[in-house]
Amino acid sequence: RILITGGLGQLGVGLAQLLRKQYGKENVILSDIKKPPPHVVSDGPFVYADVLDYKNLRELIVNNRITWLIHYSALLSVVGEANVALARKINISGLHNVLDLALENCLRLFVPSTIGAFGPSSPRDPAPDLCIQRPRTIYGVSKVHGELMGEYLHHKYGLDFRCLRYPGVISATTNPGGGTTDYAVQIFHDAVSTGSHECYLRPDTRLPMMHISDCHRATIEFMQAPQCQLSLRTYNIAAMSFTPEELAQEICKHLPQFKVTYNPDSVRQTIADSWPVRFDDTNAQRDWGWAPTFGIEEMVINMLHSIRHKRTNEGLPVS
Ligand code: VAH
Repeated sequence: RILITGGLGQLGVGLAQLLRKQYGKENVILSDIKKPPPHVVSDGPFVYADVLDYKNLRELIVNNRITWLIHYSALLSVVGEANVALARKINISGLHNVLDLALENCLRLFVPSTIGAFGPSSPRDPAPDLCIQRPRTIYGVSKVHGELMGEYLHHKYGLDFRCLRYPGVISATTNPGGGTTDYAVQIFHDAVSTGSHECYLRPDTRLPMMHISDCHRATIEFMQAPQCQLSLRTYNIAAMSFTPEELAQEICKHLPQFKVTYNPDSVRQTIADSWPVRFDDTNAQRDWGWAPTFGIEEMVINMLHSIRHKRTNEGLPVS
């Protein structure tokens, strides 16, 4: 059985749907500390789980005979900078609870890392799997800690720890929750509704990005890879890298009237400027055959189609 923590964020619901298709509805349990919307409850089992409550989590794992844990609970970049104490609690103390329980119950544990786990002194174009990591956000610091702690427990006690560094994830029906790469989602909602978007990053800010379906497929393929194939425990995965200007130009191919203005926000621009420009994911390609399907063209077509479809279903105007 699979337990997903932080399941009501950008990634959990979609991942649960795909895992349930493969492993059965009742064998994938979604969890979070918030009340789930009705469509989530009808999709399959949902439970309350607070990663800060060790006993609650242990009970869940034992009573439901969990064998895999996907740990999505975390405060991301900008949100974490606005509440460092809570980010440290969730991203580090919460992680320690999950690591201890994974070890105690011999779980296969997935903990996501991020482009945010690199900093201004890292090689940025491209950023390789193994290099200097001195991130400047509590999010990045906590994710480097997660990588190091997970690999330590793997090498010392054999914990089946697996970690992918996600790029910014682009999704139509769920909201990103971090604040730095989120412009690349909001821009589509604005393009289809108001026809204009004010971008909080400079037009030339290049960042690694990935369509949510590639993110889910990478996670599942990686979790299913035999351990003997894994030369690393933490891998970069890449799909595309683009600037706001390039994304705007691609959207304009479909919506010629679409207008983008730029009003860089210093907090988010500083974070973005400290992150990699491109990812080197040759190890993921070689070890477990990673290959993306969505480039910027396919992603833009998919996002415009999905958001128009969603707005029409909600009876909202569509441009
Ligand atoms: C953020 N979208 O902006 C999230 C993600 C890698 C970026 O963590 O913080």
